[in-house]
Amino acid sequence: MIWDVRNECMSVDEREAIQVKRLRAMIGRVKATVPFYHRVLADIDPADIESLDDLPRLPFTTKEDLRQNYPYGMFAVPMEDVVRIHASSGTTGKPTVVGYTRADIALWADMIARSLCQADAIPGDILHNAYGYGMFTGGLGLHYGGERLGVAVLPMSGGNTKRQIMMAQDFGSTLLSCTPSYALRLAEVAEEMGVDITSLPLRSGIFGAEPWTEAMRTEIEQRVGLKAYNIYGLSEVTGPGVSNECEYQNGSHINDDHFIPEVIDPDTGEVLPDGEEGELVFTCVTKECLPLIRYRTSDMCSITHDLCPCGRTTPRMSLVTGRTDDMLIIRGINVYPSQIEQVLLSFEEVEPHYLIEVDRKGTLDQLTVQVEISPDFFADRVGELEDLNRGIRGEIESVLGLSIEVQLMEPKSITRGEGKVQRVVDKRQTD
Ligand code: DLL
Repeated sequence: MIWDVRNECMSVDEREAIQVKRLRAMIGRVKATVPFYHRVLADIDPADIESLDDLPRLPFTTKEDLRQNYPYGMFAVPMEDVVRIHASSGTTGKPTVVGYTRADIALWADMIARSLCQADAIPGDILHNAYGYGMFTGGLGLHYGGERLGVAVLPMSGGNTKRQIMMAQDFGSTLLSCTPSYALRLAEVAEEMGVDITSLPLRSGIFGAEPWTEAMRTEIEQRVGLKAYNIYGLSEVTGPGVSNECEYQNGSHINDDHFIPEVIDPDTGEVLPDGEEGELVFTCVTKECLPLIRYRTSDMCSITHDLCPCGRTTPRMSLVTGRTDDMLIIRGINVYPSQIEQVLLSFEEVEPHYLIEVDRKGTLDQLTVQVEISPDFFADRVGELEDLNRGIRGEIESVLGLSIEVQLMEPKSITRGEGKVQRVVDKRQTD
């Protein structure tokens, strides 16, 4: 089912006309209400924007701009109009604060209703929502979207995993929303409890909030027994529901009637053509409280405007391969954690639980990959550990062009999380 045929399937020309009209109005609005935009857009007259080709004339907005205007300085409405505040915690310093008017909350719920429909949800479904509730946008985002669509929402939040399994079983959950890593955790705990999670009525998973790969998708689909859809988003743009995969699982449809995407070269800022990987940038053209212009997400991916057989005409983004600030530089070589994940998951002897550790030995950076071996392998073929270690190391070294170390870990020895997984520990920073 398509939630909003009118807006998701309109012709590309019609959409561009709407986008340009909205963009012009937005520029006028933020110039008048946000001192930051009043300053950086001083030379821009909304009337000069004739097509989307004019977008690159506008300056970028960065996380640093939000930080400097902490907490509410980028809000484009008075506090009387704000009905919700969320925040995302960065790795350092103060959180990034985002606000919503009543209309923003309604828009967001609509975006999630689109996403859920793309993931095959229909009224009558039971949504087991295991994204964290709180300042994180995952829990409440999916919650309101589920209600908007008309599914029965179970506000599980994260944690208490055994109870989650019991409730999924007893309540007949048909949809599961959580991070990909937590989906695997649920499968693991179900197994420990002697519950066959694949035999539960769970049909679709709406997974996001952290990077994952095609190999991880296959793993989750098999272990949890459902079809796994990517949902992408970030608090600054609205939260989850900026884009979502349809039944073709071939790129996530971006709701570009509200969030106009561009992909740029992160070093030069130059806009890249379809298919080329770079940093994703969004311009919000309808939001009231926090309408950011050309916001740099730090997320690396590519987009395509090729039409999808599902009938939606919105552009699609690839899975996020990493963040510009995630990239590790090891002895001058760029390393993305997703490259390592792809290799690890091609080995059936290991589990999808791993940790990447970077340390400095003397003057040399050393990358160590810890990965759990599967319980079967651990029980029967422990004598072959040396060969397995060599095999994994060889594959990763040939992908990265860098010598590394691999440590095979006992089953279930790597810490599991409930929300966003932390897969990289860079000990060099504390030197
Ligand atoms: O993670 C919003 C969200 C909640 C998305 C639930 C999907 C599901 P933040 O906490 O602000 O918001 O973190 C945003 O998370 O810039 C990406 O780096 C990463 N991220 C989000 N979704 C995906 C995804 C939420 N599907 C940051 N794949 C983003 C890869 C993702 N990375």
